[in-house]
Amino acid sequence: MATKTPPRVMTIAGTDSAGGAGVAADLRALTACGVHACLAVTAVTVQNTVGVTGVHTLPPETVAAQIQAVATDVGLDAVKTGMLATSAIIEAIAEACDRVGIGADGPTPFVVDPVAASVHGDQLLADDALDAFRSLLFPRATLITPNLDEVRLFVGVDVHDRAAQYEAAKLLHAMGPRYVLVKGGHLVEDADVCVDLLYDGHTFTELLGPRFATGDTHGSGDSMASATAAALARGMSVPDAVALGKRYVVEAVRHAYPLGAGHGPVSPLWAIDPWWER
Ligand code: PXL
Repeated sequence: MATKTPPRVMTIAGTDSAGGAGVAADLRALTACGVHACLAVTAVTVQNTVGVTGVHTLPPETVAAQIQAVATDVGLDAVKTGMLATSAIIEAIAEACDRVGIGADGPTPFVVDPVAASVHGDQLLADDALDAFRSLLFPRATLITPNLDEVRLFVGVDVHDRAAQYEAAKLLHAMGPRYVLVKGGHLVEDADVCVDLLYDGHTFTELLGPRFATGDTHGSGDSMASATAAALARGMSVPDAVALGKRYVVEAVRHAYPLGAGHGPVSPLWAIDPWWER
């Protein structure tokens, strides 16, 4: 039996009843990346592969209490956020993070994936919560990982080419995160490649991966942010952790599968050896 505790990572996120995105994706990705996964649930969504039909948020103090309970006992080597739903929940998270040293150059790296909508465009974030993200979470973040839809919401830039992707990275970095990763998955100009852009205020790094012709990408952002957080928990630098997160999500999308009538999920457990076939 093992006596050594693996790195510990918490996801602060919402549930997806169809098991594709949110907490379900995070727990699978974190497990596949070799860390112990803890969770603070923010909201329960009612959804299938066709769309989201209900969102039930938890009381902000319950979200904060989950963070506090785990941080003060289990301990956390990294934290990532997904669907946060409301500005009141974001405020409670920011306060809890300050109390236990998450983000803001404290000991625990903090990956903020600013989830705003589902693949179908169903809203997962209240309108007034954009400001809470900008003022409370971006300045505390080690890394933020917006996709291009989120970039449009947060800085009002419609990214259609590489130059605009660079411009958006600068605008987002000015909001206070140590690193910005502007994900290029939605950049249709790139026919065969998917280019994510990392910026630390000085240096731009383009991360290239293949583009797959599939609509089954549900949970890809969650999986990538979780894999990156797992790498940070292991002590990697942000550029190395992001490169590992990218390699990981490329395989997760390569192994995506159809599910239901809508968008199928990526497979965060692609790396698991299928022992049940042995
Ligand atoms: O993939 C973003 C995401 C995160 N969290 C929850 C979601 C989704 C997308 O649908 O439902 C709960």
